[in-house]
Parts: sequence; structure tokens; C-alpha cells
Amino acid sequence: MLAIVLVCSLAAVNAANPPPDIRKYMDVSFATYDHSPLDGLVEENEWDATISREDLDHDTCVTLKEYLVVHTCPKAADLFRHYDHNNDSCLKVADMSEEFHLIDHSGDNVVSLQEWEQYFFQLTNKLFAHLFQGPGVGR
Ligand SMILES: [Ca+2]
Ligand SMILES: [Ca+2]
Ligand SMILES: [Ca+2]
Repeated sequence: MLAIVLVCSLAAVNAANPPPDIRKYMDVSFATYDHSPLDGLVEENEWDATISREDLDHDTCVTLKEYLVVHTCPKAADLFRHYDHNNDSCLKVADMSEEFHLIDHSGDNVVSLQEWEQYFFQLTNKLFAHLFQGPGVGR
């Protein structure tokens, strides 16, 4: 859930001139996911758990409507479409799993803080590219 807060926070700033505390946003969101176990890594179970929090009627499908109840960011619908990998208008564990493996750049089934920062810089840059001037903030 915090990932979208992160992306919204980044979109709210002038990304052509990123503030020095962008990394702090990243670290705070990462720490929110890393809880079971708290080991400095985000495991897939920690990432996938966001689905059950957002699936308000517990039918295993997070609809856009449910998503927008939880996420009030103006760009939430864009993020929903990004996360819905099979385009069935449902966010399911399978979608989150696919996303997790994109974030897990090294393919070792855990996400390090470095992978997290890199991925969300790039995602923010991709989703909000039209808001950015000049070279993006991605690496
Ligand atoms: Ca962990
Ligand atoms: Ca649902
Ligand atoms: Ca889907």
C-alpha cells in the first residue's frame, strides 16, 4: 500500500528537481513492507499481503473501485492498470507476484532496499514521465 503513497509523493514534487529526501520516502515505504520477518529484505509474502488488505469484500479480486477507496492519489488508476498485469480489471495475488519478480531484479526471490529504490524510481519516472522536464530521475 505504501508503494503508491511513495509514487504519489514523488509525483507531487517537481521531479525534474528531485528533493534530497526522495530516498527517505523509499526507505520508509520499504520498512513498512519488511515486517515478517524483519530482516532488511522484502519477501514475496510481505508484498503479496497488500492484496488481502485492499480486497474489501474478500472475493480475492481487488477491483479498481476497491483500489480507489484505499488509494486516493490522483494517479491511483494509472497504478492500478500498471499492477494489473493480465488486464482482467482485477488485482490478484498472481498480479502482485508478477510485479514482485519485476522488482526482484537479481532473481533471488527477495527484494533488497537497493532493488526497491531502483524499481520505484523507474516506475515513477515511467508513470509520470509527462510531468517531468528533461532527463528523468531514473537510473
Ligand atoms: Ca522481510
Ligand atoms: Ca474484491
Ligand atoms: Ca489481473
